[in-house]
Amino acid sequence: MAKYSRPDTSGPVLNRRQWLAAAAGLSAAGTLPTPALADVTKAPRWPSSSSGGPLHPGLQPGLPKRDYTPVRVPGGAKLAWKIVAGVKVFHLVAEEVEHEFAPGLKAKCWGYNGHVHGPLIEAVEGDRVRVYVSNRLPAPTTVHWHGVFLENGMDGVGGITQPIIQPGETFRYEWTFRQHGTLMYHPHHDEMTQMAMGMMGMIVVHPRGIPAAERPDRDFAIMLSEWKIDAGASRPDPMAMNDFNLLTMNARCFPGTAPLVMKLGDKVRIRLGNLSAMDHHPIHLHGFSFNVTATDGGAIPNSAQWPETTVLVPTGSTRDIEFVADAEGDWPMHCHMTHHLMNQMGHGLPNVIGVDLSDLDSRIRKLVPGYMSMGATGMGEMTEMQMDGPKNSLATSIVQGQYDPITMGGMFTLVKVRRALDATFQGDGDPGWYPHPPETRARVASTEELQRDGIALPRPAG
Ligand SMILES: [Cu+2]
Repeated sequence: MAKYSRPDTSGPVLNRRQWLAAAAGLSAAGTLPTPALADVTKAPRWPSSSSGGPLHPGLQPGLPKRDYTPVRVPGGAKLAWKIVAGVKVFHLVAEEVEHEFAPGLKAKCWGYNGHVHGPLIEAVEGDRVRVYVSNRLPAPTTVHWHGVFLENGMDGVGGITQPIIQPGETFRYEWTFRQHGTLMYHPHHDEMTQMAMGMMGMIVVHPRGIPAAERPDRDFAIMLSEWKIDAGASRPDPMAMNDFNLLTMNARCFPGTAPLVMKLGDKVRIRLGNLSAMDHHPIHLHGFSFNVTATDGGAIPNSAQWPETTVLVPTGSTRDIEFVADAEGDWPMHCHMTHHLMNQMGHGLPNVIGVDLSDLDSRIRKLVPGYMSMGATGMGEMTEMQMDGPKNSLATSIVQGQYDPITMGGMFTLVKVRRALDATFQGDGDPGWYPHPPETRARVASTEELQRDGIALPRPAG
């Protein structure tokens, strides 16, 4: 047996019993040092504040480009603002909105200012903000500012911190941002109904005084959510507790999601928020490693970050991820729960994988001309058949990629990294498919290659 040689640790080495004794505050031999423990007890045990510290007067309003890289909301919108006597003033209007999830599926949802979800609110740490909320819904509502440090009466909790906002009323909220980060807003009155109908939005508060060279080149925000809309129905079903059939990024499902477009070498931040009713979403990015740099509770110190390719975004949380986009291509970014890559028509079907349906089909065809069963080799064949679904419904995949059909829907989008972007291109459009350089793309292996490498071909199945 090989002899294990213990590394020289140059100094007292505590055995397990001595560590336990030291940890219990005892000195095992009376002469042993208690390394580290003494330092730990001197370190501050509690933060000086967990709610932003003392109130301070608002600073001059922060301005885009001068003070921050404006955030992009792929497929979504941002809320307009104006400055009145040094205060940033916003106006949210809660209302019914006809919303398109992807070409082929629209529903009457609830949102704000003509958008589902609501437009993103953008500000800078130290800004004094005033948000008017008008209620044009047929039901009372409130707006809660998720993660924002503010006075209790501005927290937006119906019945507890304020009266509910009746239809036709306009309420005023006001606070000074004492933090920066990725935060959210949503109703805190009949949340189950109103959030299932689409009422939610993101808040991005930029830090103040970050030199331009240290800011991200691209800063994106994506809200994750889930819906139940029966095929053919015209409204979401707020009663659903499971079996959600639309999984969305900024209220769009693939192929309706907008890509995240960036230039080769860009420093990129992606802010993910999740206000799904029941699910957490592990969001996976192809092609890159990223660090999780912040939650809705604040920034994570550099020393506490670690590299990841998937970040779990629990419901009621936000996660910021950062990376350098130094590899060209069309890189998927998607929830890794496979059922969250489906659209309406991919759920609730009988399992016929591996079943020979030809006899069944010929018998049913006598009754229903042209009948054909689906799904014996999986969901992909539905795409190949260009299956017609019910009116106002969304098959899992209805889009043709540059090489073949794409068998994904739901919580899926593409990070598109390009060497050069059109000078007029602002990153809100789609530069098209990535043209793979010859010999950098997977393809059918040639006979010569198979022979050269001694690959014996398996006999065809069946
Ligand atoms: Cu998911």
